[in-house]
Amino acid sequence: MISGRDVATLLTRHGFDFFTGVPCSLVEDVIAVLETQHDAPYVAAVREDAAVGLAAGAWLAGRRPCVLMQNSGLGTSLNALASLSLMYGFPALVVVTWRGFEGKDAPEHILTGRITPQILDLLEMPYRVLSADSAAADVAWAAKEMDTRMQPVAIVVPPKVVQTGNAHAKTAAATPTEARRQMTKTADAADAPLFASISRLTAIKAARKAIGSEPIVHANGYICRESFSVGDRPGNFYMIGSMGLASAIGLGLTLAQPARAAVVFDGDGNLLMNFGILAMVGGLAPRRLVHVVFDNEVYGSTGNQISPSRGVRLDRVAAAAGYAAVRAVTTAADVEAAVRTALVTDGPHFVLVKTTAEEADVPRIPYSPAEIRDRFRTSLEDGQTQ
Ligand SMILES: Cc1ncc(C[n+]2csc(CCOP(=O)(O)OP(=O)(O)O)c2C)c(N)n1
Repeated sequence: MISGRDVATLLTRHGFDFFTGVPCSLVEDVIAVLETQHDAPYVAAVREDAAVGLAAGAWLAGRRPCVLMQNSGLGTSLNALASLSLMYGFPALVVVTWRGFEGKDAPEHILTGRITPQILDLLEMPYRVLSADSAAADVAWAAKEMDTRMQPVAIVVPPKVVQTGNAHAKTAAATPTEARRQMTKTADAADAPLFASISRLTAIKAARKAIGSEPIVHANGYICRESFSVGDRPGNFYMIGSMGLASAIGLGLTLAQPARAAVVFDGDGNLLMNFGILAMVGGLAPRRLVHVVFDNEVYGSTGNQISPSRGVRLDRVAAAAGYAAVRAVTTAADVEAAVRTALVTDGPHFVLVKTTAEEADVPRIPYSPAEIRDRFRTSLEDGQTQ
């Protein structure tokens, strides 16, 4: 295996000086090093296609860009790659992690894992599969190839090639101070900054206390897993892939059944990936939608990379987008009270819960996607989500 630091060093040595992307845990140690580089710090993008756009702009301005993404993000950025980078010819190195490699991974990665090489082939994007032994040659190849061809090229990173797991303990520990600095900078005098004091698990427990039989659509990652550990029930829809879409599923649900309250447990990274949903909710104004965002200011599920929510008051954005009732809370009692009120009053509701970046040791969701789907749908038909 090669260390994240060694990969970062190789990239820098080959002239890459602009880094952006959406994190994947397979490259968490690489991103951790890039985040601390002062001359070319990693820029956290909200979506992979936004990262592809940033890379094009950076190249136009004279940089050598590198975009890091999970292969699921290859799907998200197909159009940006096809009708921007490849059409204009914008050189970039796209580092794509290979989840679902050899069919061994969580269900949400299996199909994308199987077709990852074909997606790159269809796009006619040259790529190499990284190995620890050939890493130096792979990066050298990519740097040369993108210049010669004047187009993006990819390096695909299978599991267990780059070391993981040593990266972000420091970032998580540093979160409150850093967040405080940022929040102080952006908060106006009339509105005190929010200081996270409870973990996401404590916040989820508090929110769950207020929820009776209402269905809950969970964003992917640890939000699903921690809520599952608090209490499983058919009325929990665990969205284990499709980052960003929990809010869309919740909105679809409540538009189809306006009389029924629908709760969404979202993350800051998830919300930012699909920020436009705020405008849709604001415009459509579903009265019974309760959108709860657990904002830990990091991409917790992939190793605590800093999220752009740091310093952005998501609650104020939701209010500006037209949510009827918006609250920002930081204690367990306030989380419970806010969700309780939201369930019995007119919305759409937005509850921002600032949490620490602490992560509980919780199991994966044991159900197959079809099981999650069927029991959830049946629970809605029965009116029995408990
Ligand atoms: C399109 C896409 N890109 C990246 C990922 C990898 N990924 C899974 S969960 C996650 C972080 C989610 O962050 P957030 O919504 O803030 O929740 P947290 O884990 O911090 O609670 C990421 C980046 C993904 N699943 N899909």
